[in-house]
Amino acid sequence: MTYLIPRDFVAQENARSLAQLQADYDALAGVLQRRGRDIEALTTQAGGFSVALPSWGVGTGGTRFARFPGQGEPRNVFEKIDDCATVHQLTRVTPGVSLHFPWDRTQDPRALREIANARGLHFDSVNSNTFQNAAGQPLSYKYGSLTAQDAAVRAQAIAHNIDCVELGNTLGSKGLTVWLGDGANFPGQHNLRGALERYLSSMREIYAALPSDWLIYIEHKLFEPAFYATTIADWGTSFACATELGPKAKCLVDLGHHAPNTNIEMIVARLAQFGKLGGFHFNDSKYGDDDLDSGSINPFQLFLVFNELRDGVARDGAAFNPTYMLDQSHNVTDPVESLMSSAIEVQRAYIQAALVDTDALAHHQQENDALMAAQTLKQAFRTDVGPILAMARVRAGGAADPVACYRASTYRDHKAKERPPVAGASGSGIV
Ligand code: LRH
Ligand code: MN
Ligand code: MN
Repeated sequence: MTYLIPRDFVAQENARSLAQLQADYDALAGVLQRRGRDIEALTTQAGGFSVALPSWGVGTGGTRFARFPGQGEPRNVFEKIDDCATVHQLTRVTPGVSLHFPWDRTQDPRALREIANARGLHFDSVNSNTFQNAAGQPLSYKYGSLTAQDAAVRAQAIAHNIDCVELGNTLGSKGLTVWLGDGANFPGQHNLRGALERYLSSMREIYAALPSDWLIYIEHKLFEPAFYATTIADWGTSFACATELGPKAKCLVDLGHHAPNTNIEMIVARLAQFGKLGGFHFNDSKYGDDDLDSGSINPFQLFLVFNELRDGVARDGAAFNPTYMLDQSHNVTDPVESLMSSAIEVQRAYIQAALVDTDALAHHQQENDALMAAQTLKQAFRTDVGPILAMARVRAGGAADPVACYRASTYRDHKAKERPPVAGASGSGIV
């Protein structure tokens, strides 16, 4: 029998802190009212937010150097779904799951879809993987995949991406995210233009296989594993390729895929302005592609990204709807706890950005009052919207304090018994 946290248990846990939450909520309602804002509208807005989970995030990711497996790790995609369902049960903001193939390959995608749906989940974009060799694959990606010099290697990588689209279609996904590690480790290794030409020609074939209501997301990353020249290294290349490919191609911004101190919110603004902002992989970083929990290092940056997203909605309405996903790896925390915390941090930035006094901001910008413009953003960022998020969760049947509730449920201990370790099972397998 698979243990899932009983609903009653969540309600009982919530009952302990409900009076305190209501008091905090009422106090915040007063603060917001003085600013002309209605807390109920914000709570409804918070309840409408969602961010998809990366299937690979529920296993212990580790680093290139080592993995230290945790207790009760999921051993297959069905067990990953249970953990994702638990994250969603307690936070109420993660109904989507983003699968990664071949890591999540299953013989029975229909059964997987049914089980996920029964747990209240659906499948968000699927991810292809040509940055590793899959077990038993005939040709190696050592020298690249979609950009490989060898046409047969490119054909194999294209076929894998088209397979992912077909599998995703059976699962109910509507998008394919393509990140590849292709590039050069030495000057001279590649003809830089030639590599991008080969990329575009491969992507055109994948694009042609997309169902009419699908999007293809191009995910750029500055470096690693190609340390000299990554083929899709930056948003400019991503934008140019998405434009070349056509309207179903969009750019995906993984927050960790930029040089330190890059102004990511400006990248977001540029892509939004030109209609190519497809979505996000949220995470945080200090140095490189660290895959740390969202908002754990630079929550102000996350807020500023959401401030641009707020502006995008104000300008373009419902037509502006980039997709949100987490993409992180957990070395020292329980993955379920980290994913819950990150999802809430992203939701927090969304609601903080909704609090920006846009009239005041526009006025200060018009008057060239830089100090007051910055203060206007800071006022929204500094507001503790925690009670709004907690109230939205409780009203939707989630936990007032998801981490406390999860720990009290001893979910992980149950999983440790249910899932004795098996050789080779893990989250991402990136080690
Ligand atoms: C690459 C990346 C990409 C992969 C995931 C596992 O660094 O961000 O999104 O699919 O990590
Ligand atoms: Mn990513
Ligand atoms: Mn990454």
